[in-house]
Amino acid sequence: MKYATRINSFLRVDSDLKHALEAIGKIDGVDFVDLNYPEHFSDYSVKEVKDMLSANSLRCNAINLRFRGKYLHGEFGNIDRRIAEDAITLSKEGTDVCRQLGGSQVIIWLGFDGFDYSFQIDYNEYWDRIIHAFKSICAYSKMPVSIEYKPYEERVHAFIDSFGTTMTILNEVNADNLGVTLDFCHMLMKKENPALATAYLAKRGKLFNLHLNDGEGSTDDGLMVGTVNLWKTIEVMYYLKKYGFDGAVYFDTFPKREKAVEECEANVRMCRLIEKMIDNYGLDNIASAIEKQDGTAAANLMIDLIAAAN
Ligand SMILES: [Mn+2]
Repeated sequence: MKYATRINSFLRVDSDLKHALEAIGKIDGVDFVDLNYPEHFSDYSVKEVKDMLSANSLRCNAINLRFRGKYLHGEFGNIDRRIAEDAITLSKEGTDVCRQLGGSQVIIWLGFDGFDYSFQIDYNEYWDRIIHAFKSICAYSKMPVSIEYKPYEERVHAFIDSFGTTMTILNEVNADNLGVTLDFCHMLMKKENPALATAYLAKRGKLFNLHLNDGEGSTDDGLMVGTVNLWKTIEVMYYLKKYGFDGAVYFDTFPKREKAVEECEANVRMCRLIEKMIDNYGLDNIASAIEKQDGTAAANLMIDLIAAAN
């Protein structure tokens, strides 16, 4: 499995992108980074970022669009058409930057598209603006574009809040280059089962990216991988392997009090242990246990996987 990590974890104590990439480049097991556009290109040009990546043996996995400032009242769904069009233009620029850096996709999380109050938005008009935006971006570039959904934060209710809403948008836009980025914490917040969405999308080639992290489920805690919901994490990893997911799994964790390098290394250790468990026990043996569709067989599978970790 390939792994990518979050640059902002490293920028927290030292805001120089160059130093962050140098630190990440030294971490064993992490070969990819995701860059935020335009946030991470304020001090360095695209060319300079590309040179810094190769100097540290890192590759760009994805470009994450970051909408700030004037997008407070919404991105693609903003009632001011000029702002909504600017959000589309910014996204198209993101696909250009991603291509220049050799990245595999652009990830769009619409943190401000949504509502706080009943009667605040016209859902069908809002829906049409969002469909128009994704159709326009996907037609502009052959670059894969993925939707990262999150149920709430920044808004009380995000517009694209769930696996179901995201799939309905995907079906309506109907573009080969539109897929989904799943975020483990976001799914926990929505009380979804992360393995279900992972299995469905991975089987259909629509899982473009996976953000691993962990949390208690109420907010986007960004805790280290596997530290709260270990079995749900192992089940997700099983489906990644079963369907041959070949993207880079991204650690979307937030070391607020921890040292960023050590925190990232713990994520790598946890993922490698989970991979070892699954590989040692075997995909076929896990599938055989699941086929029984039985609670006790599932519990015994978990006990067997612990034993297989050694
Ligand atoms: Mn995420």
